[in-house]
Amino acid sequence: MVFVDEYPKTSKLVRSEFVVAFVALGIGALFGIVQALHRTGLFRGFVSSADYYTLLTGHGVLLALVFTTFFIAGLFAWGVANSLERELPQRTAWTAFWLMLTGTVLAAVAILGGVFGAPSVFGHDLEADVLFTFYAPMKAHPAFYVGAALIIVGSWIAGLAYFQSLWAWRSEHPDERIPLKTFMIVTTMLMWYISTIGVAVEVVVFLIPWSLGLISQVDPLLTRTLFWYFGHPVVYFWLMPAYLVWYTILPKLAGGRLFSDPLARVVFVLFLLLSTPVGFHHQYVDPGIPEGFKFIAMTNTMFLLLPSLLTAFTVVASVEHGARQRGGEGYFGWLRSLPWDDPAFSGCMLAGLMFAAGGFSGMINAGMNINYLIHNTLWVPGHFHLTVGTAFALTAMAISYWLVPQITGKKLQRRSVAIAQPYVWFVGMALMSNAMHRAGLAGIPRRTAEPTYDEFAFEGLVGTVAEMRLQIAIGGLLLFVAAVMFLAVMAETWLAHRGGRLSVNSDFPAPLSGAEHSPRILDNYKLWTAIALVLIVIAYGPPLAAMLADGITVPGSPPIPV
Ligand code: HAS
Ligand code: CU
Repeated sequence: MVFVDEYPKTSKLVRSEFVVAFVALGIGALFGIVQALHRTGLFRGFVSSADYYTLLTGHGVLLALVFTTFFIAGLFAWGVANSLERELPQRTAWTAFWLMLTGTVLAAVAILGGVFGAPSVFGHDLEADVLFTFYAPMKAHPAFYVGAALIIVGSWIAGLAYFQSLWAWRSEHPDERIPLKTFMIVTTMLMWYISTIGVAVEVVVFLIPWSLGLISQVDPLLTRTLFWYFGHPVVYFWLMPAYLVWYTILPKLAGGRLFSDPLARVVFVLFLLLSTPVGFHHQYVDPGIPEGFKFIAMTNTMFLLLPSLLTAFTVVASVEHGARQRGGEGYFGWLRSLPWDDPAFSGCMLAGLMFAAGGFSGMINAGMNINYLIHNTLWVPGHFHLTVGTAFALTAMAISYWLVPQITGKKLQRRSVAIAQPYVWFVGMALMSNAMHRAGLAGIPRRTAEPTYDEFAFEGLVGTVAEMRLQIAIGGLLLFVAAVMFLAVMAETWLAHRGGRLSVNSDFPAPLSGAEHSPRILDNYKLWTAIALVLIVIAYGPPLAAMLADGITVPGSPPIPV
């Protein structure tokens, strides 16, 4: 049976989450192309350099925070309903949706207010040019922070709906293993609860009172630390849903079965344990944090490569198994027998391939010494357009070609456009991110409308700066075209009439090695959460204590012995 007929209420919820996600994707992509053309100097007529930061904030917030969070909420709602075979608790899930939507509107109004000359609202200028990492000392209108807080609280409540479903399922199936999709979703949400505490404290205790004028100053180091405590795990909040797709849906699309359910569980548990005590790798250059604790963060980060390397193995093994089922042969010849004309499949594979490159640039970021070379340069946006901008975003778009027909009951329209779309994205991103990485090595800074400093000539090791700029602009243009292609296919599919049998369904073949082979201890959430908290106390306890020692709003921190 089609998902929409089996679970009509959850389907409606997923559709609503996706609509918000796709609108955010469209506006965010538009801001993206304006920026790419502006900072590469190809066309500067759309905005002034002063407004560039408003657009950059809008681009980051709409794509990295709104598109991701709403899409994930929709995907997870589908995943829980599908794997636990029940509708999601409606009241909880809709409360979450409306809270998140209200938060999004508040934040968007605050950001866009800046474009229209920052009118005064409630005694504060309506603007929020604080970029998507929004930490002090840059200050936004209180509406932006209240919006951010509502999005976070909304996501907590969305998570509650998954737990409620799990508890209800558990009472009916006391001895069964938690189905894999729900296991992954619950693990992701536990990590999310632990990590969002940091940003919630930052926003509610410091940024909201500060933006309202209730406190006169904040400690930038403390608020940055609270932000990055959350800022690294959030990237896994984006990655883990993509992994959910690669582990549970991609093998089926390849014509095969998941290689190992136990290995998949191990990977998600490792993320729960290690995602948070690494945030200092975003603060290697911050003064006031002892080097020893930066070193601990670096070591943890290197261990954190393991779950992704395991994933590369398991996912490729599952896809290869599928290819061989379809008659594929040879060391690499099997690649040819895969369904490269299925956009859901090709999109996920191209996303995975790009993530391999993004993962390697991540390893370079993570090295304490080599980070000084690339920190705050264009290398970093190069890195995250491969990770969140492709591993997540391309997977999300690809799987929409498979999922949206099931939550609407309508056939995918404009199939030929859909088939081409992941390839256009891939080529655009290859051009843009490669040139961004190289530009970063040449020292070109990130986050500026005017990357050409007076009397300073950047020189590339290979090629010229002008050629890199051109590649960034052409790549950005292709990415914008790909986003429009995706949205056009979605809009037409959404508006089409129902009719005929769908060629996709949400039934899954059993893994080659199933849950029965995985130790029960893997499902012991209390244990893993407890260990995760202990690791956090070790990594963050002493530095945070030092920052707080001289008062919670006093900038700086006295040196502590390591
Ligand atoms: Fe990162 C900065 C380190 C992963 C996102 N990262 C960022 C920022 C963002 C971001 C948004 O240590 C910028 C924040 C800001 O604005 O300042 N990152 C890492 C490391 C990893 C990593 C070690 N990042 C991600 C993911 C992200 C993301 C995932 C989003 C989704 N990152 C850093 C560091 C910084 C940083 C520093 C700070 C830089 C600075 O100085 O500011 C690792 O998790 C990566 C592990 C991944 C791998 C790859 C495994 C390969 C796989 C592919 C399988 C292939 C398939 C297909 C399925 C080891 C899984 C096969 C296809 C065939 C055709 C066969
Ligand atoms: Cu990080």
